[in-house]
Amino acid sequence: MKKYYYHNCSQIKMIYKNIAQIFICLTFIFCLSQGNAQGKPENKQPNIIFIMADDLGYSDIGCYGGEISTPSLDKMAEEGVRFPNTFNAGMCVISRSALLTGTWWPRAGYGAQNGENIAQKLKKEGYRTGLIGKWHLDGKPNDKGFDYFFGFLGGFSSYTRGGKDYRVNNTKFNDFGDDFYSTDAFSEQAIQFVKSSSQTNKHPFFLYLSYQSPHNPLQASKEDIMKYRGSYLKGWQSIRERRIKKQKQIGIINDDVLLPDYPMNLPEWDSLTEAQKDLEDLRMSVYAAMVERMDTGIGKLLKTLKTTGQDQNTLIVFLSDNGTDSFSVMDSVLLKRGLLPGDEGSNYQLGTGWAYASVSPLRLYKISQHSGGVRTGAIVRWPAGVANSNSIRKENLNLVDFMPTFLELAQSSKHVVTNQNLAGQSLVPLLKGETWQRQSPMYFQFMDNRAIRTNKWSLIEVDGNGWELYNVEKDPLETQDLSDKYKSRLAHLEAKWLDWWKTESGNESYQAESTSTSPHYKAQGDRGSGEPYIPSAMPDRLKGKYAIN
Ligand SMILES: [Ca+2]
Repeated sequence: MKKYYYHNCSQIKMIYKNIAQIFICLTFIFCLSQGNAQGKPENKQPNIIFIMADDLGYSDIGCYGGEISTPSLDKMAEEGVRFPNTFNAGMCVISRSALLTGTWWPRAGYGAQNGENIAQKLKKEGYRTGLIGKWHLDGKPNDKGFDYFFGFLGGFSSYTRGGKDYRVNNTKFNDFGDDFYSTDAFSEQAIQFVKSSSQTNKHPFFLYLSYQSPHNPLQASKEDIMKYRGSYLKGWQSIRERRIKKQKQIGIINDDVLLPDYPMNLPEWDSLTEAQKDLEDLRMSVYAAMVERMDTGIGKLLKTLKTTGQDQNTLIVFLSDNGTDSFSVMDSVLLKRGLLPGDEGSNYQLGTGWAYASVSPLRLYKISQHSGGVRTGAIVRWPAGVANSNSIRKENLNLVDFMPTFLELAQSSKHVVTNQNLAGQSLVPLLKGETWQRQSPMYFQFMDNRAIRTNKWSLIEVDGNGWELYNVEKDPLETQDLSDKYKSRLAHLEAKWLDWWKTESGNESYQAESTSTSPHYKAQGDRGSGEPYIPSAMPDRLKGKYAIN
């Protein structure tokens, strides 16, 4: 890999950036001292809990339009702020790299090999650090700044049986009892971590709670699944319409927003056979049960913060690492083995139909750099520090912003943040209810999907099919392609993207790995170039297993 180089005017920019940062920090310190005078706890370094869901779609939780029961997250949104224009990297590994390192993933490396991560930096500021759940990056968490680790090292695992890559710190963990369900185990571990931190009470803590839910395999208890069973026979079009209607009521999107067309590679619900509808209803019921279970755990964690007296000065962030998984590649094999969604030993994914509903009102899905792949509904709650609770802020945020935010909060009592060579911007002014605007574009790349987003324009490519250009001020859901109309604008943004790619990756040119020939992924284009989705049918012999009452 080539050595990184930097723009010529970067030193000048850096001076301005440092002055701006110093000003922001001085303002913040002043505000903290005011809080202190009123006897509030703002002068203490806040505890930080970063909750990351895995492959959760944009509209699945109630406060973003979903019908799935998520009272804890909805309450967190009421007591905090929603950021509906938060962007991730569209895929597990690279999103986690960007979050933990605060740099664009080609700089951090696939798996975050390069640079110091947020846990390592917060440890230096006196934080006790814990990772609970999925790691999916290079190395071992305990060697990467985490004092405590419980979870698994890879990308996914059985919810009920665990796996060989489970660890408690560096020790193999095998104690999966009959009742093991990983989402519950992670919630319980998080509660214990918070309790033990309150007992010593010497250090603030940083907890990265990395749920696997609702990533495949789609597995949940039968009791939880049956709460939803039958409710998805309405179909994916109806669920999407209901979610969009609710999003307009909440204020996530405007009433007059342009909506994307129906995907050309997805059959309409009414064209499905009864057996297909039956299996698809079960698939979504399991997924909903998984999301609800995670919400229940988050509710218990929030309650623990109250009982241990840490509720006010704990900053909690919730979001998803990427959009919904639109594939389900093992259906036929699993059905031959007599396994249904929900079953122990099965490995179903959500499939394109429910992914279409799950990403409402967005386009496309996980791995795509269109908004259905990279936009997530974030929630931030911090009673001692967040202004304007139950509000919605529509600025463009990115995973790379959390590192400078957390560092600013951790360092504020000692010294101002100096140049960290980070890609993002501190969100502290935004959290305090002040004016905030993104200063530089957001960049995206995974395989032959890529994008650059400014505050006004989106330039996006899916599956190597050529650029699409959108004016997001007028068309925030990226529906009307203007690439033929504004050719010089396109060329300007393309040049910026290529410059970014060369700088960040160290490569001299851009040569993309093809999604269409990948053994793991398929072409996703929703305007005719994507692989058609063929829903699986419930076999007669398995009908009774999760029979709709
Ligand atoms: Ca993921």
